[in-house]
Amino acid sequence: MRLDFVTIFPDYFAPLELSLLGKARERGTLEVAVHDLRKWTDDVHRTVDDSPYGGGPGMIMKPEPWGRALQEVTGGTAVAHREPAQSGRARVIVPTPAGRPFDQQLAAELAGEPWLIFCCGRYEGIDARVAERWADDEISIGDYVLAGGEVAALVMVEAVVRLLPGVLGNAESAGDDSFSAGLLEAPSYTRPPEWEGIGVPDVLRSGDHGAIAAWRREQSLLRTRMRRPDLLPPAG
Ligand code: 6GU
Repeated sequence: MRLDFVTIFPDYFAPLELSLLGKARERGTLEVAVHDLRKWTDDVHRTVDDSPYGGGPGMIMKPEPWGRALQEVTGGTAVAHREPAQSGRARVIVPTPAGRPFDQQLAAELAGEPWLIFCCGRYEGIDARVAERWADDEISIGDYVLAGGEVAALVMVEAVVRLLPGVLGNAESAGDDSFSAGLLEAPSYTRPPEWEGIGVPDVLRSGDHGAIAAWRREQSLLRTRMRRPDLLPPAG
């Protein structure tokens, strides 16, 4: 998979060198480029923002640098009104709190793409014509407001990349994760059998795999009912 990020803060993407993402890059599973939006400005001050039409607080990112950036980064493969899944072209994503919600299902869908481009806005957002012209998706990572799209893009990328073939070790698996089964995961334990006066549930040390599976299922349901009742079908 190829990933491009366009941002005025390239330093935000230092974590792409680390851990899972760094290893995936070393192995060649992942090809990453981070682009400074100011490269596509055309004035001495390298201006990327301007005040909003209609008034209001804060500044809006100007469309022209974004247009030039996306023309270059996509290699001109985008179209005026974006069509679905032309093979070989990038899927262009604008992280925004006004987007559709990111979830495990969308992560799995994005993991099937060969190429993602994240357009990371700052200030009060990007002139809406940029998304109209270029974006396949405008996506929010949750119901709160961040100062910019950079961290949101990293969140999405971490969720997507761990689903790529060969990224998680053999011992691990994405299959039992919270949400992929539609429920929260059961609690897990390792040695020692007692720590700070707290034991490990006996069933997990029983060797009875049927009983262990049943216990985990029950714990998943309990947790989900307590913490995320919205994930369960309506009672009754
Ligand atoms: Cl994608 N961007 C920003 N700035 N804030 C957010 C978000 C994205 N998702 C939730 N809050």
